[in-house]
This record gives sequence, structure tokens and C-alpha cells, in this order.
Amino acid sequence: MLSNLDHNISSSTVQSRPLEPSPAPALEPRPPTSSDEDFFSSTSIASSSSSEDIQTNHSSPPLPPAAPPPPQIPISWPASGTISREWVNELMNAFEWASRAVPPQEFPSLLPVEVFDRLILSASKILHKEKNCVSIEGEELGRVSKVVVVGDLHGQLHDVLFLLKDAGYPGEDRIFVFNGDYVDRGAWGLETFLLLLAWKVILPHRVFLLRGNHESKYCTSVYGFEKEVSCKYGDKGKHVYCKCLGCFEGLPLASIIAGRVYTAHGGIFRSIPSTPSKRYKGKKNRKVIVDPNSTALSLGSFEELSKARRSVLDPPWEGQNLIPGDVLWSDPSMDPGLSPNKERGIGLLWGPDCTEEFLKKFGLTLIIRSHEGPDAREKRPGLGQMNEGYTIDHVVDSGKLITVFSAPDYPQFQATDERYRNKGAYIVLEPPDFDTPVFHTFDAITPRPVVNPYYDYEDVIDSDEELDMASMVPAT
Ligand SMILES: [Mn+2]
Repeated sequence: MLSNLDHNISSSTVQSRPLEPSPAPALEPRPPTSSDEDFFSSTSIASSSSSEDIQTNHSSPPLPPAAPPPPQIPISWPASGTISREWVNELMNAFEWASRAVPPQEFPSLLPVEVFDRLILSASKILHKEKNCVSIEGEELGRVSKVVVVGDLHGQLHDVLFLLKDAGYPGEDRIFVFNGDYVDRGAWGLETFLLLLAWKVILPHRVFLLRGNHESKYCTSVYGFEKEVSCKYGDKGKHVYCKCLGCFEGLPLASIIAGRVYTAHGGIFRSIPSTPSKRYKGKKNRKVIVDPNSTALSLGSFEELSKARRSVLDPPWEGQNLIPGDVLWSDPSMDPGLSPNKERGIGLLWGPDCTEEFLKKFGLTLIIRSHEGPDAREKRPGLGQMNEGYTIDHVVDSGKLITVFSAPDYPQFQATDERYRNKGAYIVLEPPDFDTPVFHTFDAITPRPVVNPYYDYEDVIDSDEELDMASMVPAT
């Protein structure tokens, strides 16, 4: 456990705390806590100016709250043409500061669309070249002291910033693998995604950003990200959203660490029956119809994974290109076998026997997946709950299957008074084998700035329940 856990304000304190007017709750006088100091010491906002502001706020009659000196905004793209570690630090500081001090509609005054364009283009170029399953191995790992595996983030910017600092930021000796679901539900999906892209650009071989099921057109249109972007970029919102979707299409699907650990957002994937027999070759209008329900399901191979077409706005749930949907949407089960994931409408359910088969067949010892938060697990009594941010789901002869979820006190907007108050977790893998997971859990950064949600969270209570097929683009 982390030493700073006990310093965090407990969630119960947060619950009883009256909501504060936006913007800038950080400026309100309140007793400093160690976690705040820890957290803010990595940023430029609080250190030099807060005491002055606090005194100002104490004066009577109260003056309008004065914002701390902002970071250098608007952020500009460096004249050299390439961004640096310092630039990424400034970006993180600016996002943190703005989340408390700048209304979302003024986001372009922070990050002009031209700078957004440069960043997303730089990152997309790198991401699109990566394989469906990135291999982190060999000499690459020689100088590495740890690999950090991160689960769902869901736009909870302050928790992401805490996680990065707590785990020690990516660097030459530290690799980060993110398992997807950067956006949706939380109010700062854009900031979260962009800061991770910035890390990717400066450390392309040290930061790996895998795709989650929420990095899709369908999910972002239902769970808030599309609206968030539209609110933050106004008439440029459509342009920014399209660029983000294009970038999502480039995100790799899975990773293999040190030849032993498989990570992906949802999990394992099926084998796709081979193409029709030769006599149909060359004939026009031949149709390949594969009904996953009528075909016996079997585990897919990494060769099949490597050939899957990941560049789709929404992974199809029918047709031949089913592997991306499996990797992004599947869930483990305690029942044996592979079966269609009826609850989700896409992807698979797989039992401990399949975990064993998968690990054994490919010489692996660990699967780390994400995709299920406290709300999803609440409905799955056979599996562990997500209170600590992780569960060990299958323990088999060849190894283990683990779920890791990195969004504490999730979801940010919840219709019921009773919150899950879950911790978030990340996993550290260390040399020489990188396959013994060390779990780090953490509480949410509180209080969060008070902001409006970007989706109807009272209506959309269930997590990623089933796909609304009718509203999706047809599978291609
Ligand atoms: Mn998910």
C-alpha cells in the first residue's frame, strides 16, 4: 500500500461536503492535507500563490476570488517543431489549473485548435504504425526498472495526474502500458487523452496506449466525450472530435510484455474461421457469412490478432472482423468455455479453462485486462468486486487473470447518493521476469472541481450494458 493513501481526504468527507460553486474550488481556504501538497507540488498552481489567495479570500467583505497566476497560456507548439518533457509538464499543469479556473467553453484559450492539431497529428502518426499487439521485449526491457500497467481512466484528470506522479512518470527506465478507456463519463476526457498522447509523442517506446471500447464513435456519442469536445471547442468541436476518432482508430489493441504478460482492455479473442473454399475464389458477389452463434468458438492465435483490421470507428459485432470487438469488449466468467457476451452484445465471455488454454498455448503467465468498474462488477456475483481497483479473477496452472481499474470514486457523476467509493489501482511489473504483479491502490483526489456532466448520467446508469445496435454504423 502507498504511504500517501492515509493522507487523502476520505470519500465520506467528500460526501458531506457542500458543493462549491465553480470555478476554482482550489482557491477556497481549507486545511492543507499532505495529499494536496504532494499532488500540487508537481504542478505550478498552488505553491507560490495559494497563501496569498487564501488571505485575500479571508478579507471582509470578500473580494471576488482571484485566480492564481496561470501557466503560460495559450499553450503554443514549440518553435523547434518538437515537444519536450518540459512542454508535457506545462501541459499537465495547465490542464490541472484550467480544470479549476477556466470554464470549459474557453478551452481554446488554453489549447488553441492549431496546437491540438499538431499534437494529435504527431501522436496519430506514431500510433498508426504500431502493430495490433505491441511487443515490449528484448533490449528495450534491458534498462527498464519497471513496467506500469494502468486500467480505465474515464476522464478523471486529477486521478490520472496523481497516478502518473505516484507511479513515477514514464522515462527511459519506466514503461507505461495503458489499457484504454481514457474518455467518457468523467468531465476531462479530452485533457486525459491529450496528455497521454503528449507522453506518447515524447517517449514513443516507453508509453503504450491501447484502445478501449470507449475509444469508439458509438460509446463517445452516448457517454459524453463527443459532447465534451463540442462544449470545449465550440464551432471547431466537430473537427476536433473527428480527429480524435481518427486517432482512436490507430490505437493498438493489445500488448505482450517480456513475452509473458498479455494486456488488453477486454481480454482474449476468438479464432476466425478461414475464408471460403477455393472454388469461390475470383467469383464476384461471393458473400462470407459467419454466424458466431452457429460456429463453435475457439481461441484465436496471435497471428490472427496481427491480421485483424483495427482501423474501424466501432469494432463490428458481426461479419469477419470480430477480433477487435473481442479484445475490447470481452469479460471473464467463472463458467467454463467461450461464449458470446450476450450482456454486452459484442465480444466474448471466457472461463478459467480458456485462460489456462490461452496462457499455456502462447507460453504466457499473466493476463491483465480492465474494462470492469465497480458498477459492472456489482452485477457479477461470481467475480470479485472492484472496491480495491483490482481483482484476481482466474488462478490456473499456467498463471493468472487479473482485472485492473484505475478510476477511483467512479463514476464521477452518479445518480444515487450511495457512491461506490472504489479505490483505483495500477500494477507494477519488475525485472527480471516482469510477470509478478505488484498492486498499488489509491483514493480519488478530492474535492473534484464542480462541473456539469456531458451525458445524461441519470438515464445511462449501467456501465456499457448492451450495444444499441440500431444506432450504430453497420459493421464493415
Ligand atoms: Mn471498457
